[in-house]
Amino acid sequence: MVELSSAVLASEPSLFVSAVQWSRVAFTSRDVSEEYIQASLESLREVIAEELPESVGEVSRTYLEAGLEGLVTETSEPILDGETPEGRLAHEYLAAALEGNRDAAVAVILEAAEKGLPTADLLIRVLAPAQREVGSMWHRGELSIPHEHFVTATTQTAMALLAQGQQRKRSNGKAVIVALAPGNAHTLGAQVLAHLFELEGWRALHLGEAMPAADLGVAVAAFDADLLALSIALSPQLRSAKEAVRAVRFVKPEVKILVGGPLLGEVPGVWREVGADAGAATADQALIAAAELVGVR
Ligand code: B12
Repeated sequence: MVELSSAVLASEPSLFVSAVQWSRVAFTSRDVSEEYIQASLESLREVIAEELPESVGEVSRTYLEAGLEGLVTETSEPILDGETPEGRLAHEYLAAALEGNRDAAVAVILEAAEKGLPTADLLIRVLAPAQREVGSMWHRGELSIPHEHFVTATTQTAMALLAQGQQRKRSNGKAVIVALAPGNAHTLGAQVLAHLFELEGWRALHLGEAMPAADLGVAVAAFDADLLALSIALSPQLRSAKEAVRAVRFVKPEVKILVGGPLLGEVPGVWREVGADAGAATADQALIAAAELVGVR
């Protein structure tokens, strides 16, 4: 239901369709028939018809129909490319981490760094895809929650060690706050982004998770930020992102706001709905959009 209302709020039926498709993969991978999803969508349609005023109900029903159609579409997510050196490193890293061997996994990353693979490539082309692969395996029921948590904790360690040795460009005099939309628990994407901003010569402050919207306003003023980079992972976080943007603009109207994260990959234009100045899905796009917003090269 929350995914339906988030999709309606963003005027994006595709958001609801992808939520339905996600549920289908999660259910069927665990031997639960997709008929349960179909039945729950149909009963939701009936409840909406009975309980909501016609004008609102009609919109929701259109989204539900799209969801029911999406239920039969196949989706697949090939993530790691064993043909590239980075893809092979990601495989090697994951194999060690999934065996519970943190030191061996971290060594894969640090040895590659010593051999000259740039930090940015290790972050974007090795660790981030390894994380996505773990997510996909968990989604398909191929590994447990403790496995996923352990890999994530190992990745955080590897990232922290990489950050210590990083060669940064000369300061560009700009400060960016990298934060999560309230309710978003996916800190790693923001952590990667903060590293990359630092490498490019920004002063980057990563605030971590669970920062209330009003306090983001306090943060941009207290740290004299030129830019807020706000990460949104899932559609239900659109509401809180919108609140955060409003709170930040209230305190410091001139600060530029860039929103991004996995959700922007699905619905690139959703930053307008949130009230930001720009949006970007990937780290590469983030750095370009950020530089344009604050006028640095
Ligand atoms: C680790 C993880 C978690 C951890 C996070 C721990 C932590 N400290 O970060 C925990 C366990 C908390 C978690 C929880 C949940 N998760 Co989770 N999680 C993941 C996983 C496996 C990896 C995320 C990650 O580290 N990615 C690596 C980083 C580097 O990539 P990234 O986040 O995409 O960030 C990059 C870009 O997006 C971009 N970017 C990021 N932020 C920003 C911001 C700006 C401004 C810009 C411009 C760019 C940008 O730059 C980054 C660097 O390249 C993903 C799988 C995946 N596909 O990503 C699932 C995943 C995102 N989670 C998922 C789900 C369903 C959940 C839960 C709902 C599960 C549950 N039932 O509880 C909860 C929701 C929590 C919440 N309220 O947010 C789904 C989302 C499906 C969907 N689209 O609806 C995924 C895709 C897994 C899957 N395949 O099903 N999760």
